[in-house]
Amino acid sequence: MSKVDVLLGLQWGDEGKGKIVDVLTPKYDIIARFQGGPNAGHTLEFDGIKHVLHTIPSGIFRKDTLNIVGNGVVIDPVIFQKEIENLAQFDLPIKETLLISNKAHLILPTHRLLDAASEQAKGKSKIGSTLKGIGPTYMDKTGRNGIRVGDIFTPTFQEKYDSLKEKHKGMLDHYEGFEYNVEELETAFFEGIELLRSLTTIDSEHYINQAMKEGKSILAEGAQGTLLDIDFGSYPFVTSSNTITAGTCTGLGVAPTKIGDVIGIFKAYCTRVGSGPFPTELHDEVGEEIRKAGGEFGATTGRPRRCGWIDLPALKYAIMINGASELSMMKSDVLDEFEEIKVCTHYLIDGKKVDYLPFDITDIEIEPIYESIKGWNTDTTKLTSFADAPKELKDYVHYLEKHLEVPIATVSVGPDRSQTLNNR
Ligand code: 2SA
Ligand code: MG
Repeated sequence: MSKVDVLLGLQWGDEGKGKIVDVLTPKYDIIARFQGGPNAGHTLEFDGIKHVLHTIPSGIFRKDTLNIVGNGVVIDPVIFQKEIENLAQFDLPIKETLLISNKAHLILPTHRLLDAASEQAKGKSKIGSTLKGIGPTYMDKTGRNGIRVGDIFTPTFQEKYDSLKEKHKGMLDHYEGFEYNVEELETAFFEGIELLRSLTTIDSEHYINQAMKEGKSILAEGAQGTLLDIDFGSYPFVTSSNTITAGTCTGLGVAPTKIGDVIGIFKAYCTRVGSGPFPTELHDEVGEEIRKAGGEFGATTGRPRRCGWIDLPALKYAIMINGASELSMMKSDVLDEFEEIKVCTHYLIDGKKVDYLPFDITDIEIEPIYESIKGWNTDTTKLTSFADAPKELKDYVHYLEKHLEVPIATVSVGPDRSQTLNNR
């Protein structure tokens, strides 16, 4: 009997999960997404090709790997179709290697419109949503109005769709000055539904539990990050799903006793896209330098990401909530040209030094307290072994391991599969 290993982000997303899943895929029979939807942008680079996935698990490029879109995921048939079309050039056996849960919820065109209307109405206090309809779709799921993948095979699908659409139109009409045209979005939606019908849909909870019985190795691939979790993130500036280890249980139908290793991914610094608190954000040229060196722009929306130093209190919190058993430090090469690196060890709030984020994070002044670390100031992108890494990089890794109390098993020094150093 095997267990499900989990790989997820410990910060605000974009930690480089796609790359590490891709690197780890040869070790696994199955890769499964358990939450989120096309708000995600998982970037993979190999053989000089760069590819961004949104809904499809990052194991899709390996022909011997099965990829499951779990029940906890929300699917936009329009974006899904585009993703499939973009994969056509790779000649992959999608019908055999991509399995979709019947219980995954569908993002309707009106969900996207509701997302846009809600953000527009919020004005300055907007969440900074990717506007992919994620929030409204999860609202309909918990509100028990949602439409699931399995519904598209039933005779009542059209009826369900029409009735939910009408309900949404009523809601949209309450947003003053919000103009929309649902009908012009529907052709692409129903084309996407047709495509979904032609793919392999399954009751994935049975499939995964059976696979565990057969000893198959399974990796659950998280999307977004822990600090965007609906319960434990910087609410309300969060996404609408559980991005944490526990989300694997509900998003795939895996019992808590069946969770194996939990691999937490973090950047050697920190980024956030969208609104909300970010204690270590840099508004100066250093932040700008990180953004440039790291190519920090949203993989889905192209938005510039906010950049800052690594935040240990936030990381420790994420490690605690997820039960992370090993870590991967990503994009350390982005800091190659820095003479000095800063690490936030505590926050100063109301004159008090604390090492956790309080409840009321949105309205208070949080001043990060930093320790300064000597940078390695060397090109690390050609390294092939961690043993050959500059002393200062090793020191940085050891410093973080000491504070985080979890081993950093891999250090990534570039976007390519080959630029991944093993520290064990
Ligand atoms: P949503 O779209 O309603 O779930 O947005 C709610 C918040 O969650 C953030 N969020 C993300 N943060 C980082 N990366 C994400 N994926 C894309 C990427 C984002 C992009 O890989 O770069 O391209 O802009 C992602 N998805 C959601 C979002 O910014 C809101 O703060
Ligand atoms: Mg991303």
